[in-house]
Amino acid sequence: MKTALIIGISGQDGSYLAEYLLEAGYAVHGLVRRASMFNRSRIDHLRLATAEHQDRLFLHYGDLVDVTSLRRTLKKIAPHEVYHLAGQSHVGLSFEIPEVTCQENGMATLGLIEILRDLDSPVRLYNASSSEIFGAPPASPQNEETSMNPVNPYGCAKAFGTQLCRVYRQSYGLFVCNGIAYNHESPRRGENFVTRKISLGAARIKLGQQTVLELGNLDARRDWGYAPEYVNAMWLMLQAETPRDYVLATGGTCSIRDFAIAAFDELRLGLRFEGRGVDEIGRRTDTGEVVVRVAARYFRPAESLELVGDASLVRQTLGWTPKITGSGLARLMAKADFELLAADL
Ligand code: F7E
Repeated sequence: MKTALIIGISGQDGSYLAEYLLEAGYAVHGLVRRASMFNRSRIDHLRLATAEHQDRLFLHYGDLVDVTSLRRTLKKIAPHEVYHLAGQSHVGLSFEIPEVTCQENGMATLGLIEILRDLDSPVRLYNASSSEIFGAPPASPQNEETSMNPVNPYGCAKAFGTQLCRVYRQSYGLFVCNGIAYNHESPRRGENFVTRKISLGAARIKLGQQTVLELGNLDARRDWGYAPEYVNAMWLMLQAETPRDYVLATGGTCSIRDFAIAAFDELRLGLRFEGRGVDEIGRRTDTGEVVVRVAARYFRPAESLELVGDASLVRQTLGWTPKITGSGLARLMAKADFELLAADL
């Protein structure tokens, strides 16, 4: 039986990956942070006594930045595969807490690959890199050869971790792959990311639980995919003969405005935008009520305005092709949130 360690198992990607690996017959270990409140809602269903594979799921207290406990856990488990998905993942917040962001997304990655270098048995590592390493890219779409040019502390930390993984692969022959993943979302996304904020906001407005949704830059465009499809790519990367970096993207983009229009439309809420910049508003087409407002506080000091990935390499080499994109994703998320909230009523 193969054994995997997921660092960041309680996050969106970690929870989908745990499901995927359990289904594939793995013993799955997850590193969880100690906190005064449990933060395991995304994996609770896998831990129930009645859950199909609960006897192959093991949680360990630890922290990515606590190198000693990480080393101890890795030695004890001796996994075949490690998926490094943990860290401060909010780009906007990285301007507020740059040092924590760099410790968790940069230095901790170095700490991890140093431990892996010393392990007796060979281990394969997936490192969650990000399209934010490109920041303001010299070319569009971006691929594995595009130079890094991050524009925020998060992107800088990810660029540091990504490059170190490359260096350790070249210098020590470690089996390390960077997944340069573009935005990937789902109904399990945290509410401080724009897609979930929109899908939940639309559902609450539909149910009369909220009147206005405040957003930041509506002109930003993102290459949005569906998280469960992305964890499949993570696994495929570690099954390949040779370790490589891959861009994981859909190849299409959608603006925040269009994502909102699709999410609201799914719930039969027509949305019409008027005005520009911070004065832009979104009205319901049936009642004329203002339901979307732009708030300056959600703008970032610097913004990657449009990032779009060229995922030809992963498609040709590993046969991975994402199916759900932009507006389809907005509809899927709005529907899921509406059903979730309606069930609670
Ligand atoms: O912002 C704009 C915002 O916070 C997307 C992470 O997974 O993907 C994610 O980072 C865009 C930005 O994601 C609001 O300015 C407008 O242009 O959902 P987000 P992100 O920053 O793209 C990358 C690939 C990662 O690696 C990250 O870990 O939406 N935007 N209005 C807003 N963003 C937020 N959060 N809230 C707003 O109200």
